[in-house]
Amino acid sequence: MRISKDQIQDYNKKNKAEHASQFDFLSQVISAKGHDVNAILQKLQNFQVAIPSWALGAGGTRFGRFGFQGEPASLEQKIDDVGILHALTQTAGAISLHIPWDIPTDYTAINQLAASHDIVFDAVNSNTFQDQKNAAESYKYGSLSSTNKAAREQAIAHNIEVIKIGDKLGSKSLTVWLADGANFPGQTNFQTALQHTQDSLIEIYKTLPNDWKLFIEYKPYEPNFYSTVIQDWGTSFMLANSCGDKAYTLVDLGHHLPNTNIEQIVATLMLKGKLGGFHFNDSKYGDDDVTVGSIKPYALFLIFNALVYGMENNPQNPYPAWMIDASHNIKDPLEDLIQSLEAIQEAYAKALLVDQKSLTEAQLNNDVVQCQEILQDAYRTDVRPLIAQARLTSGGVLHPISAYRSMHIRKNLINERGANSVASGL
Ligand SMILES: [Mn+2]
Repeated sequence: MRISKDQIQDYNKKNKAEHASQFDFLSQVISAKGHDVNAILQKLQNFQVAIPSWALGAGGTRFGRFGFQGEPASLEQKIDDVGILHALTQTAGAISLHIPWDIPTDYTAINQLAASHDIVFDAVNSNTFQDQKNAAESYKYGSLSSTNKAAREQAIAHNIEVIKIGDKLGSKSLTVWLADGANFPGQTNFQTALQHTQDSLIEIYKTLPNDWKLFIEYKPYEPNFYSTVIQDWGTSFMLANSCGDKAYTLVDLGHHLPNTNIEQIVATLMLKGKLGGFHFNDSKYGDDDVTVGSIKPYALFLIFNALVYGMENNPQNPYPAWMIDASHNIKDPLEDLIQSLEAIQEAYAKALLVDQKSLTEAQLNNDVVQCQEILQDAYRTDVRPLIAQARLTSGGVLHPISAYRSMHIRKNLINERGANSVASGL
């Protein structure tokens, strides 16, 4: 199904008057503080977040999975789902494919379908964390780091194949998340595993087209519970440096031990020009992959503050690739993604309201109280009318969740796809 421009206009008409007064008030408040409202709106409109192809169905845990009706059963339907998200929010203008779960059969048709939704293909993701049917080698004891040369070669060849697939779709980056590690002390030799990984990544890097980037994701634990080969940003940074200029670190918010200062990691990587990709989600304990901003919204704001500072002050760092990497166990996946997209926009808008000049002054004067006042003044601003205005200007709806429900989108998807359709993914 597709959402028509008429549906969007009808919805907005009903909510326009209330929005206009709220936006006028907020504009005055923000302008009085010296901000250029139109410049902020333009930045919000430009901010596009990729939706991963594996996050459009219900996720699950190792204890089970509760399906959601009307899930997209094909790549075409997944692209249609992202089209729905983008039509409503005007913030989801990209899809990130997982290979081999979502290999296109007809590239021309897939490219045309995505273009018709105004969607581009973001980073492609390889998969060496599970064995594929008929694979010659197993990844049970590792892939790029394996002690088995044939397994390493198979994993390298897979990543090269993923680049070729992405190239046909206009993707410009490959994300490698390596599940390799050990479940028990003594199981692997740390140095050998890291060396193998570095050598394997360099082999993949050599085949990267000139205008592509390689993103190296890190994670401290899971699925291995004793050690992970690429356990932290420092290891990823080191590996990216051994590959070359086109290799970068990718930060996933859930891939840190509790209480890690992620905004500081962001600042360090951007100073060094090595923050390439960013995965949004939220967590209470580990890699919980729950809705962005649902648990630690202030931490998200502080991270965005570091990102905004880096985007404005670090020309040595490329514009990062943004993606939501979350799993939806009990919510309608599309509603969950809408909530995440709104939380991202909200944190970004608040970070754009930080008075950077006054903050620098207060830092120079060591006025600790004033530093906190400046950050929290921005954080406490209710920016929702600003985000709604950005969406409205781009052709989206004022209130995406309420619009999604009033348009009965899930019911339409169930009618179209059936109650029992199941999406591939996590
Ligand atoms: Mn991730």
